Amino acid sequence: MSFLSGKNILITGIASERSIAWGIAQAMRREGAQIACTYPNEKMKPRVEGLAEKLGADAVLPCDAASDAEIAELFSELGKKWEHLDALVHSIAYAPREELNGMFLDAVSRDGFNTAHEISSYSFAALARAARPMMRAGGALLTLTYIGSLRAMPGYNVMGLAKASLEANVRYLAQSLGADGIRVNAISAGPIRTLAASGIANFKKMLAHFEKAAPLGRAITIEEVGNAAAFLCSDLASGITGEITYVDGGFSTVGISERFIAE
Ligand code: NAD
Ligand code: 0WE
Repeated sequence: MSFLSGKNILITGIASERSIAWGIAQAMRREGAQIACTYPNEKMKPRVEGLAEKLGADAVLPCDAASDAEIAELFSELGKKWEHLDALVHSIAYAPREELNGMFLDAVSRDGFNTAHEISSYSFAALARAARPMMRAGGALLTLTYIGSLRAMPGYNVMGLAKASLEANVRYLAQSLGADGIRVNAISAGPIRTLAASGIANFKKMLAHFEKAAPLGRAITIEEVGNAAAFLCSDLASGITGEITYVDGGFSTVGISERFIAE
């Protein structure tokens, strides 16, 4: 197939071999893309460098999504490696841990709200603006979201608000960049045990509910998200922009699962 051969793709958010961004990077490499990836701070640098080597990445560059200076520096450095960029993957989310516990109204704070929205939503627009000059021939932007944007989920709390903002961000960026031939999409993934999911209270219970309710009757994998991401960032998806694509085993399409009736 190799439907990404010759494409230059920047991937943020690789933190481990469980990261969704890692599944995306694998699928994109398999389809022939050159990859550059980013790390958020000095502490993560050696880890991400190791993973980048395993991947066969062209470049590993620093980028804290909270810093305009680092975002500018990222594309100035990338411009020295690559003449143009074909796609960018935003796989970044953060809220202070204490926001992701208990009832939303008890947990939410002004600071936690601002941080969650800045890192998990604004950063997508900031990266899009900085990437634009390297995408003169058109391109694709992709981010990762979760159905907690549309439905209240136990403990997802302020992240649900931030993902609602991120999904609106996708539509407004698609409108802003359509005339430049730049497509903007999101994948809404089902729950996956990654670093961002570790230590979340009751994650196991939520995963069990998901597996029971989803038509496919099982959890989804980073490989499955990776394949959908590779497609959305490729020319095969040339007619798709402003969309949220669900890679969730059908969870979002069901009211009451047949599996609850059958038992
Ligand atoms: P992960 O922990 O592997 O990845 C999260 C990444 O965010 C890490 O690489 C981390 O370094 C990065 N990050 C956090 N703050 C940052 C900052 N200030 N600057 C730059 N990078 C920063 O977990 P993951 O589950 O792979 O998460 C990736 C994306 O997928 C997130 O947007 C998450 O909301 C989304 N998502 C996850 C799930 C799930 O169940 N795991 C489901 C749907 C969507
Ligand atoms: O988007 C996410 C996780 C995002 C996330 C995770 C953390 C953990 C560590 C954002 N910020 C932080 N901050 C930390 O300090 N997911 C979709 C995975 C997830 O997280 C949940 C979930 C699911 C699913 C939190 C509560 C309930 C369900």
